[in-house]
Amino acid sequence: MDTQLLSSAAWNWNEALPDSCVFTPDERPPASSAAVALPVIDLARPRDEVRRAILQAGKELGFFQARFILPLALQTSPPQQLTVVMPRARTCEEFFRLPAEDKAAFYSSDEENPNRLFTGGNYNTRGKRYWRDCLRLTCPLPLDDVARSEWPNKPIRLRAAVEGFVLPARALGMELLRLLCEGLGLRPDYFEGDLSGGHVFVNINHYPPCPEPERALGLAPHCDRNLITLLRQGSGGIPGLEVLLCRGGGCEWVPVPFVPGAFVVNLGHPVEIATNGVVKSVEHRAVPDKAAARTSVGVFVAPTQDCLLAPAEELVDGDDNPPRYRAVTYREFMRVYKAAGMRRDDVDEAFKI
Ligand SMILES: O=C(O)CCC(=O)C(=O)O
Repeated sequence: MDTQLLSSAAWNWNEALPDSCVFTPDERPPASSAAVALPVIDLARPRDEVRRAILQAGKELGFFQARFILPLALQTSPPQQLTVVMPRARTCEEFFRLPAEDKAAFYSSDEENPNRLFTGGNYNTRGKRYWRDCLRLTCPLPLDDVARSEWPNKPIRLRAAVEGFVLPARALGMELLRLLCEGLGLRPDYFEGDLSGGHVFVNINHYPPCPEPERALGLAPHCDRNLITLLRQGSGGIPGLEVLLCRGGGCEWVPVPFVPGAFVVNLGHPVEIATNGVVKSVEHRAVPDKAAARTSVGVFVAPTQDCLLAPAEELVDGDDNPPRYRAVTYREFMRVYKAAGMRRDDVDEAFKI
């Protein structure tokens, strides 16, 4: 099944979990039953309140859920509210229901291919198979017809749906970063320019039903390599994202509940570096469900390859608060990130002073 998509009709869901998909309890500890909910931040609340909530979530959890109506200044016509944006993610999901022959042309195991359909994980999977198919698309900005023409043209509305989802999601991500800067005392446009000027990436992750979900992983534990991620968990209320919460000397995997009409938002490792460790980039993973398929859509705002990542001078203060990370280009950061197999502690260690 190495090059075979899980979502292809040839795969029999009732078969036992293949050995390559089995993770030991050490590799896949169960999630905690503790009811720890990520904060749900309503962006329609007063700006001061939202700014405080984002900063607190960024410091303590690195994650939050955002329910939004875009500020007037960012709205296009018609207004890009959630009721308009979220259905576009559902159109993205339809790709996985296409017949195998319509998807085959996009299959590629080449990690450098900017637009590809693949199965399993990214980087250093050590022969392990993850219970996921993924359509990964690249959106250079400004988007043009050449870039769009590289994306699948089935289902018929897919290209328009990707564009109609990604651009408002990116605008929201940039607004959240401005709010974070205000909370940190940085100039509001700190993350504009090269820090967010790379391509925008989209992962449409499809996790089919799995015969033994408690021994499988949809996505390996990883911290994010980009600046900010906005994730629509899936339709139908199926959760599957889990976040590693570490406090009081212990760590536990905590499921992220599905909140209708909200994006799950997390801050990537470049933000941890830029804030000199004030904001956390936190590990997360995805687990499949026994009965239902889940399709999530993630939008990733990334730096340019030559961008220099370093602690913001405003957050560094001589002996009291020296820089905790060395400066590094995003290209070099990505080389190390891949070699570290996306694990938070290894990535962190590589750049710490
Ligand atoms: O599907 C999910 O819930 C997690 C997705 C994710 O972390 C990713 O695409 O990097």
